[in-house]
Amino acid sequence: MSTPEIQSVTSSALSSTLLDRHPRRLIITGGAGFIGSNFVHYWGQHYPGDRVIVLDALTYAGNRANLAGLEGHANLRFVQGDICDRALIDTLLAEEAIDTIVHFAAESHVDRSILGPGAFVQTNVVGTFTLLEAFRQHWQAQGKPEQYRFHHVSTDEVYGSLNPDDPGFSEITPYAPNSPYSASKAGSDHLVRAYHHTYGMPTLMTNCSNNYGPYHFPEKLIPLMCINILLGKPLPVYGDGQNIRDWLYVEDHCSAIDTVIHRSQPGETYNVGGNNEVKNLDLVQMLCTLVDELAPDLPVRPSSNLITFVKDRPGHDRRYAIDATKIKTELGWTPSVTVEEGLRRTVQWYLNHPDWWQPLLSEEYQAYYRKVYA
Ligand code: NAD
Ligand code: TDX
Repeated sequence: MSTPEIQSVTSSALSSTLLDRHPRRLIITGGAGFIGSNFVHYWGQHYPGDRVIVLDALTYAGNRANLAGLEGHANLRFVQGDICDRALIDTLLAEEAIDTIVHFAAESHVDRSILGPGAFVQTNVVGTFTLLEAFRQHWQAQGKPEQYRFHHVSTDEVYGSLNPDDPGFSEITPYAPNSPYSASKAGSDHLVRAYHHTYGMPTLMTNCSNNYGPYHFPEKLIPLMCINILLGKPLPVYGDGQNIRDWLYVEDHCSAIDTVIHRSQPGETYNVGGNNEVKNLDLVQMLCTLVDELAPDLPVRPSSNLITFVKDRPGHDRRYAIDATKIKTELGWTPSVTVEEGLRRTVQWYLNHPDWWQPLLSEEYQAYYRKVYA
């Protein structure tokens, strides 16, 4: 392990928790999606000797182009498959002698969960249950090895909406999910918790705030606004634009998961945030300013002329923010990328990669867009 944050942890804390064992043999579910693919890149750079199986159903949000440059690597195997497919999971766990699952696969977009919640219950609840149950039997059959881990990636949305004066969500904030998406993630979180409590299974969980960065599907706020600015299309801000999100650069999220896998005791849960609370309208304004600077030849100048207020999202949570004290004090992790720096990197990435995002603006995407922004 080489990151400065990790080196700053005291040696006594490390001696009891160090699980820096490599090579590991991992399944990364949802590894062709936004955060999952960033994590596959991250893990390959940090632990090139590890065996990585990417398991992804390639829904509309999954994209093999997100793994560009990695496929063909001897230690990486891509499997197109569903996390609800128990026989497939059993086969992979056994034939690849898996010791670690990092579980990203999910239906992840709140607006889609409002249009059609069924897929969210199926993948997020039933899919997580299927993985947990398969991993439990695999772990038990191997004699419950101490180094096995099931890391569940979850969200701050399970805590509901934060009042203006409240400190951020902590690990003891009561669950109060408001959307079908967040309710399905809450259900999966409870299953993970129960598997540790009941069976002693070595689970880990992180609940993080809004991620952003490369390979982010353009249904989410930041990539959607970047691309619409580049195309000269309206920038649809929901409601009054005063909702607040706490932005976490995706690479910081990957390093947080890495830290938890290597430092945490089994059964623990950590909240991960970016210390970057911004109102939506201010964020869109920041993106406009950046694109005006980095792409000065666009026809609409200033880009902020494209900002359009549209009807609010039903049940729209007003504010999310994370209190990341626990992961900082217990494991020594803090975010390293400010929102100004992260947005600059992100805008530059979208400017440099029209070949990545143009094919995503498909018929399916246009039909979805018409429904949400009708
Ligand atoms: P994403 O939608 O970009 O990617 C999800 C991936 O899962 C896709 O590649 C998709 O093909 C795959 N998938 C979906 N259903 C599947 C199934 N049944 N079987 C196998 N694969 C399936 O999502 P993301 O933004 O990368 O989010 C990853 C995880 O992080 C999710 O669990 C999400 O709840 C959580 N999370 C995301 C954010 C965020 O800001 N994006 C914040 C907090 C937590
Ligand atoms: O067009 C838009 N206009 C707009 O004003 C879109 C797409 C969003 N918004 C607002 C809604 C939210 O207040 O921007 C904010 C961010 O929206 P999203 O990008 O859809 O993210 P959010 O709903 O906050 O959820 C995200 O963070 C938590 C991820 O999608 C989830 O997977 C994660 O769990």
